[in-house]
Amino acid sequence: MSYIKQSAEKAVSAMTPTRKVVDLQRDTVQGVQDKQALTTDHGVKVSDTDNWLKIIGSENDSELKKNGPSLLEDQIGREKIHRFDHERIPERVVHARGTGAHGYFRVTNNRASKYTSAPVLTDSSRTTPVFVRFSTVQGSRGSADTVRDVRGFAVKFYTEEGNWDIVGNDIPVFFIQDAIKFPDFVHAVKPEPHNDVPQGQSAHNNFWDFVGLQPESAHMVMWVMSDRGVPRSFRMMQGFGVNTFTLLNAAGERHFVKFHFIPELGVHSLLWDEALKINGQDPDFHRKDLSEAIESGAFPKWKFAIQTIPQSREHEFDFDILDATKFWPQESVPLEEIGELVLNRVVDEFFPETEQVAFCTSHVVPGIGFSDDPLLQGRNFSYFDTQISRLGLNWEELPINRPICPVFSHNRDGKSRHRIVKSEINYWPNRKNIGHPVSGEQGGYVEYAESLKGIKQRARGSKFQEHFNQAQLFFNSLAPYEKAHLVSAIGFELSHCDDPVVYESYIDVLNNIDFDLAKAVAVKVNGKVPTKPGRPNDGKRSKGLSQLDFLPKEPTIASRRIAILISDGFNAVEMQAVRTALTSVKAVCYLIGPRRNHIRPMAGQDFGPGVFADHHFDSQRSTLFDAIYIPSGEEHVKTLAKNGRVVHWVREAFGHCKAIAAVGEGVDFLRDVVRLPEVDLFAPSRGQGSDEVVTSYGVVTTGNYSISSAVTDVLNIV
Ligand code: HDE
Repeated sequence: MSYIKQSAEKAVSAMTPTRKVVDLQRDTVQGVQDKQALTTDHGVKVSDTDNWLKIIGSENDSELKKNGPSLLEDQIGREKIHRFDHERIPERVVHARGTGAHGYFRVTNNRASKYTSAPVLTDSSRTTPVFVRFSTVQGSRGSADTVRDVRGFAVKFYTEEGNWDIVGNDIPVFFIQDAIKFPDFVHAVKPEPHNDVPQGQSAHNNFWDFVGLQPESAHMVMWVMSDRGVPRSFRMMQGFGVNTFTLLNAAGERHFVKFHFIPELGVHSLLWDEALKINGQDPDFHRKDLSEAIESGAFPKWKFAIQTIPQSREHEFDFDILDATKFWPQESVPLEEIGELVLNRVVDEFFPETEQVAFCTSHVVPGIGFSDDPLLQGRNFSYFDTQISRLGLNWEELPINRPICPVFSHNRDGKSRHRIVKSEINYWPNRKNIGHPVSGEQGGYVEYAESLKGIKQRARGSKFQEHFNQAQLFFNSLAPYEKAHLVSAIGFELSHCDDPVVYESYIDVLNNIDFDLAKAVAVKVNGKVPTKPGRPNDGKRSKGLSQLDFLPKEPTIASRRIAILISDGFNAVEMQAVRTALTSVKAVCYLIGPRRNHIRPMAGQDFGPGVFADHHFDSQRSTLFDAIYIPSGEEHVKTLAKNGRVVHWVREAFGHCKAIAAVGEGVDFLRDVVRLPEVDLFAPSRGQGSDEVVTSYGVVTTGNYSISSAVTDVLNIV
């Protein structure tokens, strides 16, 4: 793997740190020396950190105890234990498991200036530092990465006008419409109260009971049960602000807005079978994937786009544009690309950065505002509040959270206050005009002046009552293989519900979306098979819902993991040529052999210092790679064929429709192993999306099409 490390060093040194990274360096212990001395937290050098202060007798005096009591007076021992006792802080009540990285945001054109006065979205001369945290929702901090769940996509923009947070998800809609339902929803999806089961899963009675009785969640359930619920990588997910925000331009005109991040690598998923296995094989799969990519210079990148609706058109749609269970179909509200987001730096230390980063939907900057979306209104209260219990009142002073622009207020005191303000004034108004409010013209935040009329009541608007149109639109827009995955996923989840009331009621919900879907699930889980549709399917479809709409323009294997299976007697010259071709298109190759050591090339190939395997066959699994390459070499192929682990590796990869490249004897081995002699292994039609291939591992995704054809291209080049 040394070549990855080399390119990582190059990539990291080529980066100019953003202003936020420079700001963090104020608090970073710089240049820890290899032989740095140990001190207490009050700075005194420590002479012994291995033995608590005790009474120990002398060996020569039999009257004295050989190992006496430990003394409370040991201030060094006490400090060590005190610090340790309080290391944990409350984990996030949702989204506890996550990982983050630094990067920047840049405006790529000035289209947004007609909608907003916010320079972060309009000034193309700026590079705005960002910190992004990706997360799962249900599981606790130690849960696995590849569970079926929504992924959080939270972005903190450190703008010169203050911090702006988009606290989004990888799915454009949400389970509920009104914030007051959030505690119920979260209680229902989290481990059940009587036994604290299950972890990192929604496959249990309480979740399905709740969503069955709360049909507004039907749309979001469809997304989570689709392949979107098991992303291949955080780098291959879309990000959505979900809630409707507003933009205010210099002329004081207001537009409603939705925020979108679109990944450069396309939107790709794991298969459910892979995801389940990776949960055990490498629970840190996603967080490692992110840091490996950044460290190797394959910086994850997203286009940033907005959808806008002028204030005057708010009521022109057949859904309420303030309802977070609905997206805005691109056919009626096109996307406008205005910028790009790039992640280019891993954190130096997880806790002070990724764990202590704290987002608030209420943190907006002038030119960006809220809407009356009832979910957003509740969120605007909740996030600040939760940070107080998680991090303390002064959480915004923590290095990762503090803005890069000046901060001055009359807010004072509270636990763990860091900032020292040298002034006798801490109130407004004051005789010295210190901490004075600033007008809108001078950059102060001014709310949009809106005229409102209504009756105070506990209710929702009339268009909030419709729950199935977009769930159906989403289902109709999926490719056949995506629909098949969705049926399997719901089938899996409902099979884990042992209360028939729960799965029967959900079959009714599904029947309001699509008759065939409801029947297919009912048959799988042994529920009552509906005899007529709950409501008709209008057959409408929309763009941007199927993952196939997000294949990169050119097939790419950049940053994909390729396993090269070798054993003694393999063709090292050929392997080297293929590996060079693969790495030149930025794939990441790993040599997997019978031992993590020298592997002997075929006779006559002099290979300098030799070829060393990065891993041995038992230490990795096919699920952790995107593709396989089997070089030629008679002796090596015979060894592979005798190794059950390798045979399983290849069959499993084939079953998951991974791209498999083989040369010479490698091809014969491949044909034998997959027992499909007639299959044209490199036919480009395989996995193109039109054909549904069923293997022993389930219905195959076409998500890897781009890799399949790119590997074929590489072999052609070689
Ligand atoms: Fe959150 N959510 N949420 N949420 N949420 C939290 O804040 C909440 C919602 C989202 O990486 C909490 O700092 C309410 C929608 C992300 O640190 C908490 C409601 C969306 C993260 C909270 C919602 C999200 C959170 C827990 C309904 C997608 C992780 C810890 C009204 C747009 C941020 C914390 C990170 C975290 C409350 C609904 C996304 C308790 C009350 C909709 C990505 O404040």
